Amino acid sequence: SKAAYNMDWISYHRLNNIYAFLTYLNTTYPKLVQLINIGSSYEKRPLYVIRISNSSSPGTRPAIWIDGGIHAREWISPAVATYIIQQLVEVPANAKLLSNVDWYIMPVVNPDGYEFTHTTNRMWRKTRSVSSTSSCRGVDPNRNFGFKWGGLGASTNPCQDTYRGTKAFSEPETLATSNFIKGKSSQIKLYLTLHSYGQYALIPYGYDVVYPPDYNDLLALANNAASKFVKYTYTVGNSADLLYAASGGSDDWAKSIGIKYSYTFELPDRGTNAFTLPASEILPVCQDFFPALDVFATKVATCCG
Ligand code: PAY
Ligand code: ZN
Repeated sequence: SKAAYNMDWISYHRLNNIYAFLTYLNTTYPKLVQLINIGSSYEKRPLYVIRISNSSSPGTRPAIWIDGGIHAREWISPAVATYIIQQLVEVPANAKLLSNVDWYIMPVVNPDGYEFTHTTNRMWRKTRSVSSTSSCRGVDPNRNFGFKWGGLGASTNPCQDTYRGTKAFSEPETLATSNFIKGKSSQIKLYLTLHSYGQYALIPYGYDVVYPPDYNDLLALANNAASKFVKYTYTVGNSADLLYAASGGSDDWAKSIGIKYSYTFELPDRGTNAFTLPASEILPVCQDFFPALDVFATKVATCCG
C-alpha cells in the first residue's frame, strides 16, 4: 500500500515536500519523533531538526547527529538523510538502532541554497545571503564554522564558491545549527555530515593535514562502518590529506567542541555524474549506506561515558 505521505527515494524532492514528510512523521509518531524548529534561514525558511528516540526520557542517552544539505547542489545528501529518518521511524526491523541511542537528524541545513538549485541554478553551493561589499551572494557554510575560521582553503572573495563569510557563524544557518549542537554536546557522541561527491569517509582535521590525538579511534570506526558498504566503496582517511585543506568546516568544529567521533561522508558517485547523480541511484545509495549506522550506534552506546 502507498505510504500516507508524498515522499519517495526514486526522485529528488523540493523543500516543501521534505518538510511535509517531517511534519507527517511528527504527527503520526508523537511518541517516537519530535520536530524541532531551531531557527530560520537567511530567506526566513524554517530550519528543522528531527529527534528520534524511544527513550522514556529523551535527551539523556548517547546521541548521534546527522546533517545533510549543507551544500545546496549535493542533492543526494538530503535524500539519504530523509531515507535514514524513514527507516529509523517506520521500519520495525531497525528498532535495535533505537535501543540505546537518540538520533538528531537535520536533512537540509541550507534550505535557501537547496531551493535555489531547484529554481534557478542547479550548481549553486552556498547560502543565499546578501553581501554588503559585493553583488555576489552566498557564503560557503562549510567554511563558516568557528574553528580555525579563515585559514587555508577558504576564500575572502564573496564571488567564490568557498567564500568564508565576514566572520565565523555569520550565516543564520550555521549559527542556529552550531548553537543547537552545542546545547546537546554532552549527549552527542558522533557527528556525521553528508556531502557529495567522491565516496570518501573523511576524518578531521580538514583545516590542514593535522591528526587529532585519537585519530586511530576515529579511523577504526570509519573503517568498520565502510566495511558495510557493498555496492559503492568509500576511501577512508584524513580530510586534508585525501582532498585538500579546507578551514571552517563543520566536522572540524564538531571535533573541537568535544564530540569524539566526527566525520564528513562524501556520498557517491566518484565523478561520473558528480553533483547530478541520477535519481535511479538514490535508493541504491541509501540502501548501501544505511547498514553503516548500526556500526555507529553500537559504538556510541558505550564509547564515551
Ligand atoms: O571535511 O574538508 C572537509 C570537507 C571538504 C568538502 C568541502 O569542500 O567542503 C568537500 C567537497 C564537498 O562535499 O563540498 C567535495 C565536493 C566534490 C566539491 O564541491 O569539491
Ligand atoms: Zn559539500
